[in-house]
Amino acid sequence: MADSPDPSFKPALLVIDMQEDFCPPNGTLPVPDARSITPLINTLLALPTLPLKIATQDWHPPAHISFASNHSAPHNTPFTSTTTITNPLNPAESYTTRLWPVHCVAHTPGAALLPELHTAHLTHTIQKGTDPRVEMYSAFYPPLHSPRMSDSGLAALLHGEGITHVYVVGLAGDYCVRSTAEDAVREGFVAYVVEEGTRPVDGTGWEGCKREMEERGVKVVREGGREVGR
Ligand code: VGL
Ligand code: ZN
Repeated sequence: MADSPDPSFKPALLVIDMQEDFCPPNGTLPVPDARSITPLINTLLALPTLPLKIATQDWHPPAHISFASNHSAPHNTPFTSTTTITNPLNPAESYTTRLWPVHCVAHTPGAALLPELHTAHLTHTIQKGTDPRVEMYSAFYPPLHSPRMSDSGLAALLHGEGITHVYVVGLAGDYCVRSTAEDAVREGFVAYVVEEGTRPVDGTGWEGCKREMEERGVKVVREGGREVGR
């Protein structure tokens, strides 16, 4: 295709939450085998065919609503308890979400991007989850829309640059990668999750998670499919 550039194809790479707290050995919310995806992500970051390469960081205040320790017993067990979040701007809107160990507190070492990630290739870094009142897996916005709150500005950035396709990699496959890819579809982008470029928190649920993403219009691809950087 190099001889006939397709004006309707302008791809962006979204590298989600490649942060110390999501990785063994020292992370507080370690995703199994998370560091092993970095070489593939570095390969994608080096591609000259991707005009936009955006990293996100989960970037929470200490009082964040997703931290189990900010809730009262008996509803404060990390990984097990849930909480219901109501839109502070519209009490009719709410969603229930899982509680986690303290992780990715802004400006702490656990919130840092992995040192082995080739960040020099990044064109942008976006921080998300900064509002203590809402959980935000997606790099776009929380699942609250009337009115929309805590918009990261990612949709405006991608639309403004004329992006048509997004390739999503990073952590965690069943949380922030999934939500970001599904919101990308909602925003009108063709959205791919590159399977070797992600790892899930819950390995046993990954096959079902991929099916649900695909039902929502996300294309889950293997990098060997050569979709990336065509
Ligand atoms: C994430 C759980 C809590 C993620 C972020 O990046 O997938 N998961 N916060
Ligand atoms: Zn988080």
